[in-house]
Amino acid sequence: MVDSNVHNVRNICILAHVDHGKTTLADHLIAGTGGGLLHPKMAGKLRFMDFLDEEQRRAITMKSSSIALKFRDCSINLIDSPGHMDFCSEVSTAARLSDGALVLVDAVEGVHIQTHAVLRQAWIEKLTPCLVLNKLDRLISELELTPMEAYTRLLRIVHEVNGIMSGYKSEKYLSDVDSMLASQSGEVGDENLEFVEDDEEDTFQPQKGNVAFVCALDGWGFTINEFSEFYASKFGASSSALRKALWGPRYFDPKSKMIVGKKGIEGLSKARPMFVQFVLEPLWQVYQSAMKPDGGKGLLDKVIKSFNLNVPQRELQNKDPKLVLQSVMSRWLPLSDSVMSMVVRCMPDPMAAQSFRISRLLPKRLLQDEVDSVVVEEAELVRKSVELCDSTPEAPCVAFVSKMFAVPTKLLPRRGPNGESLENYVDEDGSGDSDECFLAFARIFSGVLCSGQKVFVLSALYDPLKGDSVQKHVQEAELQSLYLMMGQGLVPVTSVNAGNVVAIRGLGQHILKSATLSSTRNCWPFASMAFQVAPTLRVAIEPSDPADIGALMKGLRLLNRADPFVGVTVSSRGEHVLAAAGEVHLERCIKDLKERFAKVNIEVSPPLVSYRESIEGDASNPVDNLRTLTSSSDYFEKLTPNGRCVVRVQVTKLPAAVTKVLDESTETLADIIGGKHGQTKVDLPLAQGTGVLLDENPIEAFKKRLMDALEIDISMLSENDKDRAEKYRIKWQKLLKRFWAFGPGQVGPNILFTPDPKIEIDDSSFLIVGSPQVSERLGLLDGCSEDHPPASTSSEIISEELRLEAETLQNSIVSGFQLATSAGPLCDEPMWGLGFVVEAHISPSTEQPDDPESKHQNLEQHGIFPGQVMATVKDACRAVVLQNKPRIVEAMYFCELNTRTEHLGRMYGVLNKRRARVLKEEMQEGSPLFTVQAYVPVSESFGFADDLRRETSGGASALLVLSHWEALPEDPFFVPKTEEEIEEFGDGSSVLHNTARKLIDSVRRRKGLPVEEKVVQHANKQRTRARKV
Ligand SMILES: Nc1nc2c(ncn2[C@@H]2O[C@H](COP(=O)(O)OP(=O)(O)OP(=O)(O)O)[C@@H](O)[C@H]2O)c(=O)[nH]1
Ligand SMILES: [Mg+2]
Repeated sequence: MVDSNVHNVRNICILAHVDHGKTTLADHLIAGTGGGLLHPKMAGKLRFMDFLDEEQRRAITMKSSSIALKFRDCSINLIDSPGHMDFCSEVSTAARLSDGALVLVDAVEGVHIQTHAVLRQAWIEKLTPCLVLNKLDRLISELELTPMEAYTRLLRIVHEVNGIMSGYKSEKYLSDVDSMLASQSGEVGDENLEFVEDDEEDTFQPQKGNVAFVCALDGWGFTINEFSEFYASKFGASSSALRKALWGPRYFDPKSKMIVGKKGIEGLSKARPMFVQFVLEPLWQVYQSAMKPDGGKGLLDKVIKSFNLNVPQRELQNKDPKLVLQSVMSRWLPLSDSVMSMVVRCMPDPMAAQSFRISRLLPKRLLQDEVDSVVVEEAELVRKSVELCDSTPEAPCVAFVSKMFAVPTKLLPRRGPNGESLENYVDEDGSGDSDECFLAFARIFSGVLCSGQKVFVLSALYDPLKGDSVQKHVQEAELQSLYLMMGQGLVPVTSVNAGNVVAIRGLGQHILKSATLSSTRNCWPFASMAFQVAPTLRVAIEPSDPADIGALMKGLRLLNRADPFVGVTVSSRGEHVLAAAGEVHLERCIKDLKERFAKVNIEVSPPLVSYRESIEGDASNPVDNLRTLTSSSDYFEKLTPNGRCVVRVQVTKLPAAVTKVLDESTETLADIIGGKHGQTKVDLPLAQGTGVLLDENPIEAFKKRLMDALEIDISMLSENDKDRAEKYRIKWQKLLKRFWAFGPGQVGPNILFTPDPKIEIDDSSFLIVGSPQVSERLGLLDGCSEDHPPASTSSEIISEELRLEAETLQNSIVSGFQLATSAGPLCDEPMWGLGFVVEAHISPSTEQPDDPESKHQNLEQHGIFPGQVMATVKDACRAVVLQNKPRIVEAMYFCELNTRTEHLGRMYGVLNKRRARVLKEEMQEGSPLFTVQAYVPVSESFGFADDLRRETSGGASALLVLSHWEALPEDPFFVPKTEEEIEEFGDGSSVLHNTARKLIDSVRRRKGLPVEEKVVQHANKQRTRARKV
C-alpha cells in the first residue's frame, strides 16, 4: 500500500480562506481516486474529511487530516486543512508535512485575509503552490456575469495572488496589517489590485498549467491544458501554441485563422480573448441553456456527443436541471482528473521537494571550532540523507511529528498489518485511561520507519553537541504501530518509506505537541513551525462540583496533548487557565473537555483579557521623550526603610518601533540572553515576527532589526530638523551601550538602562553603577566593554566594603525592575514600551563598627538590605510611571468583515458599539459585497461574531486576527478642573465615561485589588487628545 517509489509520491495540502470550498474539493478528489471510499454522488455533500461531529454540525473544518489516494500510478497524500482563523495552527501542521499546496480562492469572494495567511505559510514552508479558482458557477448563476466580465475578474484574482507571492519573494513584504499600521491611512492593498507588470516571473500562470478553474460543488474543473489539447486535436493545431494563447491578450482572427496579439485585432468589433471565446463562452452556454425551462437539451446533447461522454439516460431525464447539469459537466470536465493531473505535473515528488526545502527544515548551523567532529559529521550525514530523501533501509531514519491527535481507542483497528490481533496492547499512557489514544501526525524524511522500532524523540531545544546537559530534550521510544491515514480510518502498515505521511502510535507519553524522530542521537531537531497567531483568548475554568477537580486536571492534561494549539496554565492566583485561539476554538475545547476528556461539568469564567501599562510620551517628539532621562528634575526618589539607599528613578517612553521589535523578539532574546526561566507569562506575542527563519546569526539579525527601528524614528525627525535628528542619534548611540536588562522576565519590551556615567555624586554616597550586560550580550559595546564608567568620581576613598556591597546590590535593582515591569501601578498588568534609569546611591552605615550591638544589626541588615533595595526600586519604578501620565494599553484585533449592501448599516451599528475603528471600506467590483476592515479592541470582541450574525440575520461575517498593542489616549485619572472642562464633563462627581478607568477597574476587581482606592494622590491634570475631538 505504501509506495516505495519516491518519484510516484506527492504530499499535498489544500489551503484557503474559510468556506472557499476545500473540503468540498477534497470530497471530489476522494470520490475520483479513493477506490470506492466515497460515491461520486455523495461528493460535496458528505464532507468526508470533516468527520468530527462538531465539524459536521457547524460545517467548519477544525483540524487537518490526511488521506492516502491513488491517482494513475501515483500515491497522493492529501491533507485537508481548516480555513477558520481559530484553527490556523492546523494549517502550519499541514504545511510542514506537505510539499505542495492547492491554494483555493472563491471566484466571487476573491482574496481574503486567510488567503494571505495561507500563501505566506506555503511560502515559509517552501511548498510548491498551485492556484485553484473555485465556485465558477457563482459567476454564472449568482452574479450573472458575461464571460468577458468573468474573465476580467479571474484575471484580477490571478494578478492579486501573484502580487502577494512576489511580495514574499522580494522579501520586502510587510503584511497588509503591518503596513497599514505604519501609514495609518488604510489605503494599502490597492496596489495589489493594479495590474502591475512584474519583472520577475509570476508564480501562478494559467498557461503553465498551475492554475485550475473549478466548481467543486458541481464536480467539474479544468486547467488550460485540457482545453488546449481538445482544440489541438479538433483543429489540428499545436497544443503548446494553444496553451500559450488560451490566457492573456491573445485573439483568434477568423479571417487569417491565426492567433494574434492586441494589435492584430484592431478593427475587429467582436474580438475577445481566446480564453473567453473558447473556454468561458462554451461553459456559459451549457450552464445557461441547462437552466432554461426546457432544460437546454439540444446543447447538452451536443456536448455529450462531441466529447463522447457516457451519461446514463436515467440521469439525463432527471427533473432537476441542476442535477442534469452536474452529471454532464462532471463527465465533460471531471474535477478530480484535472486537479490531480495538475498536482502530478506541477508539484515536486518528495525527493525534489526535500532538496529544495532542506534550508527551511534543517537550517545549517553555525558552529564554533572546538566542537565534537564525530557528532557534527554524523549530523551532517543525517542532513544530507534528508536532503536526498534517502529511502534505503540503511539510511538514518528521520521523521517529523507536526502534531498529536486523539482518537477514541475503540476506533483503532483491531488487527495489525498481517491480520494479527492487537487487543493486548496496553495503552502507553499507563494511566489506565484507555478511552483515548494519542497518535502522532508525522512525515518520514529519510530512511524507513518500522513498527516496533526504537527511535530517539528530540524536542526543539535538543542540541546533539551539548551532551548530558540536554538529556531532558531527548527520549527513547518504541513505535507501537504505524497507520496509513484515510481520513478517520486507519490502515495498519509494517513499514513506511521516506517521503510518506503516517500516523504513529506509541509516542503519546513522549511528545506534547511536535518533535523530531531520529534513529540516531546525532541529529539536529527540525526548525520549529511558524504559527500565525498565539492562543490569546484566556478563560479560567473550574469544576462545577469541587470534588471533580481531579477529573478536570486529567482532562486538561489530555486536552493539552490532543490539541496542538491550546494552552493550559495555572495562574498566579491558582486558577486553571485555558488559552484558545478564538471563540469557536474555545467552545470546541470546552465541549471536548466536558464530553470527552474530563467528563465532568465545568464552569467557565468570562474571558481574561490582557492589558499592558505604559505612559503617554509624545510620539511626534522623541527627543523630548529622551530628555526625561537626562534632566535632573523629572525623577521619583525613594529611600529604603533603613535609610541607607536613595533610589532615584526616571522613565521614558521608548520609540514605538523599538517596542515592537522587543515585543516580537522575545523568543530570540530568550535564546540570546538565556533568560528563559524567568519568562513564563508571555501570553500575547502579537504579530509574531514578520520575517522568516533564515540561516542567519540571531544576534546580528536582532541588532539589525533594532537599528532599523531606531532609523525609522531618526529619519522621521530629520525630515524637519537635521540637527535634532543628529542629536537624537548620538543620544541613542550612547543609550545602546547602557542596556542593563530587559523586562519583565528578562525579555520583555521594557529596558533598564545603567545610570548616566556623567552624573554628579555627592561625596558621602556611592552609586551602584550597574553593568551593561545586555548591551554586551548583543554586541552593542563595540569592544569598549572595558571602559564603562569608573565606579565613582567621589573624592573620598571609598571603602572596599562599600564597593563590594554595591556590587551585590546590582541584582536587587534588576529584580526590582523585573517585578515592577511585570505588574504596573494601574492594575498589575505588565508594563510596555518603557525605558527606566535607576540610580541607587548607598551610603556607609553610620553605626560604629566596634559597637557589638550594631555589628549584630549590621549582619542582620546584610540579609535584609538587598530585599529593601529591591522593594524600593520596584515601588519607585511604579510610582514614576504614575507621575508621567500613565496610560492603559490594549490588544487590538484586525477585523475583516464581508456583507451585502443592505446589512451595511447594521454592521456599522455593531462596530460602533464595540469601539471599532474602521480603516477601509470597499465595494467588491461586480458583486453586491462590501469588505470593511477595522480594528476592534480584544476586550470588546467577545460575542462579536454572534452579535453580528444576529443583527444582520447572518448576512455579515467577520474574521479577526490579532494585530498590535495600542495605548488608549484617555487619561484614566482625568478629573475636570478648569471651568471649561467642568462645563463639558461635569464636576467629576457623576461617573464619567472614562473607558480607560473602566477597563482598569474591571481588571482590578477581577484580581481582587482595591478599586475605589485613589491610586494617585495628585493626578496630572490634563486633557487628552481623545477628548478634544
Ligand atoms: N456555489 C458553490 N458553492 C460551493 C462550491 N464549492 C463549495 N461550495 C460551498 O461552500 C461552502 C463551504 O464549503 P466547504 O468545502 O465546507 O469549505 P471549506 O473551505 O472546507 O471550509 P472550512 O474548512 O470551514 O474552512 C459549502 O456550503 C459548499 O457547498 C462551488 O463550487 N460552488
Ligand atoms: Mg473544510
